[in-house]
Amino acid sequence: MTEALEHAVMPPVSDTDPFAHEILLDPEPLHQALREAGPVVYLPRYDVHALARYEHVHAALVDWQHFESGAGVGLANFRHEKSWRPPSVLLEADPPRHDAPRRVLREILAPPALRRLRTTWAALAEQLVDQVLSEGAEFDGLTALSEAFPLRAFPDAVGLGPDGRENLLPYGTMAFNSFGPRNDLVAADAHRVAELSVWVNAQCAREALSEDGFGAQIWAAADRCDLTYEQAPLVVRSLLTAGVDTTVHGLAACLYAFATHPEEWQRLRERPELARTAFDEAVRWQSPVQTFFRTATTDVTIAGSLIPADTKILMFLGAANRDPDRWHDPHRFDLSRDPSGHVGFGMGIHQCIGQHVARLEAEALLTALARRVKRIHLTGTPRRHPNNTLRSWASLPVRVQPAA
Ligand code: PQP
Repeated sequence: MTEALEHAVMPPVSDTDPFAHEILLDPEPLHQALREAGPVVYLPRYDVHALARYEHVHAALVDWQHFESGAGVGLANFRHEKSWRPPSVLLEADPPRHDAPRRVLREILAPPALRRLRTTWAALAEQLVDQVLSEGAEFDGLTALSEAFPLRAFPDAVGLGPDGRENLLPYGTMAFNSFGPRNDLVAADAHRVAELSVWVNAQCAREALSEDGFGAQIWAAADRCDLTYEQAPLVVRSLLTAGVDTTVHGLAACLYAFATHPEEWQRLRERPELARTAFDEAVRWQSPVQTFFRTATTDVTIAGSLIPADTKILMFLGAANRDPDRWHDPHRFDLSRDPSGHVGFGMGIHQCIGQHVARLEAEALLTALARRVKRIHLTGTPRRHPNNTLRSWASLPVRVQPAA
């Protein structure tokens, strides 16, 4: 990165709209075209440079000095446009301001801290699977499992009050749409922005949170001066923004993967310790978070193409996760591969801090399912739901064959 600027080459140009519905619903053809067009592709529609190859997505993710997050990780450039809400102190921040909140939340969500949740979530998953199976073998896997499980597990772990939890998914969906352009998907949510923001912000107050959850631990860190009292509610807000939709569609990716790859489901049933690898492979294969942006801090070159200072770079995580130069047989969901190194959780100083929480949820649900279910069949065509950032679903109609 950053060879002599005077020898910069012109990148190929594409008039594609990566945020058009038909592309959001089926992004792979665009991903392939962008990977093949070159290491950098200019998209004049949004005046952004796009990266779709693993090597360059990875390089941009780890080079926070040239590719900053503080100007926003969506299309909007916060240096020139006001965000729809006060910026996140984690996601939309750079060192040094980013580091204290990051350190605090990293400790709270680190594997040792999550140990006490493991048995709770395992029991919760057993209970949910029993309940769903007792109601019949045919159901919508999206609502009955992928949504139901995180909604039972995560808000309690944060310490959220009982009222208004139905707002969590719509708020998350809205936030993930907001990283894209102001298209019809953003417009469709606009009438709920104020109401949902008021509810979420109210839940971030110390008084609104139980005394034993992640939320209370964030406030306790402020008491220790590990972060400020101004930052504490915003870190709670990060949990509420990021913690539900991501895992819902990550778990849905697992269900979809196993419904379409019965031999891999058989393998997981024989070796349930593969559940975590399976989740990471599903995250690589589907990339529930498809894209994020960075902003160039200075004129910088990537593979010889000039990226002007203060312009946006669009990173296609989903395309990098299926780059044939990095992955053998990339389009195959394969439990025998080592999916580590995928960029579905990002890479570098902003790499997903919630990934251990997500893996624990997936492990609980997949092991409970593997014990009770011999096969997962699709009974209809799964339907996607377009979102500017998330590879999300509208429904996953399944019939399960209970184990003897
Ligand atoms: C994918 C933080 C993280 C997590 C925030 C925020 C929002 C989204 C995410 C995206 N995120 N995994 O608001 O701080």
